[in-house]
Amino acid sequence: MPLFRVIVYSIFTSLLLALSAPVLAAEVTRLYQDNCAVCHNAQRLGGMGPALLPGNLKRLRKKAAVDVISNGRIATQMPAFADKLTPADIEALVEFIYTPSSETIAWNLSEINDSHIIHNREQDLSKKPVFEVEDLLNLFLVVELGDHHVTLLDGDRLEPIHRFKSRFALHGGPKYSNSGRFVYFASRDGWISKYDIYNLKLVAEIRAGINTRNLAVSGDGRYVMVANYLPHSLVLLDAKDLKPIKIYNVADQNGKTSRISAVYAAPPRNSFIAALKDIREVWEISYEDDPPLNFAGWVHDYNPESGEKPEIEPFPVRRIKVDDYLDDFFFDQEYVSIIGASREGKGQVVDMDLGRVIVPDLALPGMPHLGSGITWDYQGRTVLATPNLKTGKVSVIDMESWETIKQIETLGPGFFMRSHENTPYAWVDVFFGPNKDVMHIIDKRSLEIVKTLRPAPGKTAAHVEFTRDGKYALLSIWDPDGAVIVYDAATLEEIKRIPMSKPSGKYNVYNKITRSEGTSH
Ligand code: DHE
Repeated sequence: MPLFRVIVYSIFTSLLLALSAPVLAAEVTRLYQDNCAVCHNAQRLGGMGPALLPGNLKRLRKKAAVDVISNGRIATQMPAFADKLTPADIEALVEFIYTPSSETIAWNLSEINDSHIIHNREQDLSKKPVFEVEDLLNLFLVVELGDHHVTLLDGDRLEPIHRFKSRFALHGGPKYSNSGRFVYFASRDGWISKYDIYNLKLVAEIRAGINTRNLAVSGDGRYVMVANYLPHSLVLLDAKDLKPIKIYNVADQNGKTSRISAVYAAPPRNSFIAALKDIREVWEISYEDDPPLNFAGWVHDYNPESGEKPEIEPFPVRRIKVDDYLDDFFFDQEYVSIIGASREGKGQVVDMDLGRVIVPDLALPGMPHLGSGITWDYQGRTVLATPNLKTGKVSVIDMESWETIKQIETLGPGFFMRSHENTPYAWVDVFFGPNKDVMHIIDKRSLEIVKTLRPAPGKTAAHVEFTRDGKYALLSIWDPDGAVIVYDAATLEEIKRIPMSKPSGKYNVYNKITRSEGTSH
C-alpha cells in the first residue's frame, strides 16, 4: 500500500476509534463540568437550564436528549454541541444525566431561602388592573408548554390580553388567590412563582424542591403547600411573599421516606391533604390557627378537669393509614371522602372524618388520572367520571354506593375530562395513540358519546375549560404550531382559533375559585 494511503487509512481508523471509544467515567464528569454545569448546576440540580437528574428527565426520551444536546433547543438558551463534542461524548453525557447522582442532594431550608426572589412587593403594587375587561373573574390563563409562556385571555372577548414568560415546564393547575388577582405556578423543577394578574408582574419566586409535583393554596389564602418528589418533602410557604414557614420531611414512623404524589387544599376542613407514593398513608395538615384538639389524636392528652391543652405544634399532621399507595386522588364536593388510585389501578375511598378507608376495592381499571375527574348529578345521584391513562374507557361511578354505573368506551386512553354546571355535555380527550387528535363529547344525561370532533387532524386535541357562564368551551391543540379553539358549548360549533405554542391547560378564574364541579380544584 502506498505510504499516502497508509497515512489516510490510519487517520481515518483512529478517528473512527476516537468517535466510538467509550468515554470513561472521569472523562464524562469533566465533559459535564466543562460544558453543562454553568447552566444546569455542578450537581445537575438545574440553574438557568433545567435539572438534569433521572427523575426530572422522565418525560424526555434518551434519543430526544441526544438531539437536544447535538442541535440545541429552539426558544431556549440551550446551544448546539454537535460541532464541539463527538457523538460518543454526547451519548456518554446522555447516559450520565440519566444515571442517579452519587452525591447526597440537599434542598433544605437554607437552599430554599437562598433561592427566594422578591420581584415586587405587594404593597407597592396597584389594586387596580392595568387593563380593562368586562369581567375580571372571566379571565383565563393558558399555559403554553411550547416556549414556556403563559397567556392571559379575556373570557368575554375571547382575545389574549398579555403573554409572559414562565419558568421551564410548568405542570399541574396554577392556583388562584380567593379574589382571583394573584396566581401561583409550580414548575417541574420546583420553582414556585406568584404572579399579580392585575399588574401583569411577578411578585415573588422560590425554588421549593428539585422535582416538584404540584402546589395548593389554603382556603383562607394565607398559605401555599408544595409537594415534592425530590427531596421527599412538603414545603409550607407564606402566600404573601412565598417565604418558607415549615418543611415536612415526609416519612413513616419507621423512618421510611416517601415521594408526595400530590397535595390539594380542602377549604371546608381548613387543611391540606397529601397523597404519598411510597408509604401507605394519607396526610392531612391543618392550617387553622387553633387546630381542633382531636386533629392528631391529642385529645388523649387533653385534661378536661384542668382544662389544660397539650402543646400543639402549628400546622400539625394527621396520618391516615390506607390499604395501598396513592398516586393521585379526587375529593367529593363536600371534602369528606377522597377517592384515591394506585398506579396499578386499584381504587379506594377514604372517609376523612372517620379517618379510615371505607371502600378498599373501587373498580377503577386502567389508571385513572383522578385529578381530572369531574362530578355531576345523574338521575338524582352524584356521579364521578374519570378518564383512564391506560385504557380507552371513562369510568362513571355512583358516589353513594361506589358502584361503577358505566364504562364508556372511547377511541383510546385519555387525560382530561371537563364540563360545567350550565352544559349537558362533558368533554374528554383521547391523549394517546392513533386517535390522539379526537375529542369526545359525552351527554351527561344519557352517558353516551354524542359527538366526536377531530379539530386538527394528526395533532393532539386535549384539555377543555369553560368560560364562567359555560357558554364556550376552549380546547387545546397541543402542538408547537397549536391553538386554543373556542367552541359554542351548546351547538358544539367552532367559533374561532387563537394561535398558541403547544397550549396545555387553561384555567378560568371564576370556575376555579368557586370550585365548579366540572373542573379540577
Ligand atoms: Fe399531569 C395535573 C400528575 C403527566 C399535564 N398531573 C396533574 C396533577 C397531578 C398530575 C397529580 C394535579 C396537580 C394540580 O393540578 O395541582 N401528570 C401527573 C402524573 O403522574 C403524570 C401521569 C406523569 C408525570 O410525569 O407527572 C402526569 N401531566 C402529565 C403530562 O405528561 C402532561 C400531559 C404534560 C405536562 O405538562 O407534563 C400533564 N397535568 C397536566 C395538566 C394538569 C395536570 C395540564 C392540570 C390540569 C387541570 O386542568 O387542572
